[in-house]
Amino acid sequence: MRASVYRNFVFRLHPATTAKARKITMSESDQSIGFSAPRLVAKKVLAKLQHEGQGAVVRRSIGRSELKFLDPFLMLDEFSVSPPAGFPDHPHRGFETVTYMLQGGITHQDFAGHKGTIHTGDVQWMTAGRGIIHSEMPAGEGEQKGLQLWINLSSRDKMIEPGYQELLSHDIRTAEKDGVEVRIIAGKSMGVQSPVYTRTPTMYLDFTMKPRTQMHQSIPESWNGFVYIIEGEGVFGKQSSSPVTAHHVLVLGPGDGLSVWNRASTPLRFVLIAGQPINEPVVQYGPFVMNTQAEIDRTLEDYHYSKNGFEMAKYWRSQ
Ligand code: FJE
Ligand code: FE
Repeated sequence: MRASVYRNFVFRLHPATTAKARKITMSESDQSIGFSAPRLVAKKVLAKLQHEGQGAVVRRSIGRSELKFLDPFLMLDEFSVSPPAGFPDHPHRGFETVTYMLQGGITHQDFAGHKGTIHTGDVQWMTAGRGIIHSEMPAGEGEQKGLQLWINLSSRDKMIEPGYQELLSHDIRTAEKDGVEVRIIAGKSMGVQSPVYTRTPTMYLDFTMKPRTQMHQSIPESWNGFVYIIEGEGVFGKQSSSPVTAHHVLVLGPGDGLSVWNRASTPLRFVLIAGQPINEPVVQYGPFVMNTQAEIDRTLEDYHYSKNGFEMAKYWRSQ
């Protein structure tokens, strides 16, 4: 990959080439890649099926033992729930959950009276902050599928008021170029910016690549990033890599962008997620994520005695 990137630049810097080479230059410069140090795949892990919640099935990628944490990301689950399974009343503190529906719907209700259903293509960006108790249950018959990402908050944001950003599918901006479509959930791609406010600076892009296409996406150099493959198979990082199939997570090494090739005869769909590392200690106890054990102890007390953000827990139960 490095070699062909350099070849592009060399062509652009030296227009005095043969007619044949110039022709190649023209077509290559159309796909201006926009970065100079391609990130390679540093680690590849298969997200195997496991049971979570009540009767739900998830493929956990970030958050499994081989890949416990990728600062600022705590967890990524590809989930599948069919009634009566789901994620009944449970708390969160100290981070954000981002739920992106791939098929069907999830109804959420929280202890502050917030209630709603998100459907295929919709996103719920929930800031748990100092405390949320909610349920997340399937909204229809059959399999309801999606991705849930947990993003850590910095110590200064862990105890903020909880809040929601909801993005309906038709409000999610998309861009398309040369057979590659991107839905921009957070951050910017192909010149299009998402309206989502990310307290922890985050990029969240959903790419679908037609067979025999390639794409190049820039990623801030200081951020950690990964890919999770939803469907199909693709070549990531450099052209000579072996293709990787669905349900794998790929941690990206250092660099300022990612190149991907779909050489298969079926579409490739994956999410590219990257974020600015927080670089603080993380102490996690299930759905509570703080900086120290003392803060976790206080959180368990707050939850138990319904205080410091968990006041509404006293009487509330989901319907
Ligand atoms: C949780 C176990 C859990 N992945 N994907 C323990 F299952 C959960 C939890 C979820 C979850 C919910 C949805 Cl809608 C999708 C998920 C885990 O709710 F929070 C803890 N602590
Ligand atoms: Fe939850």
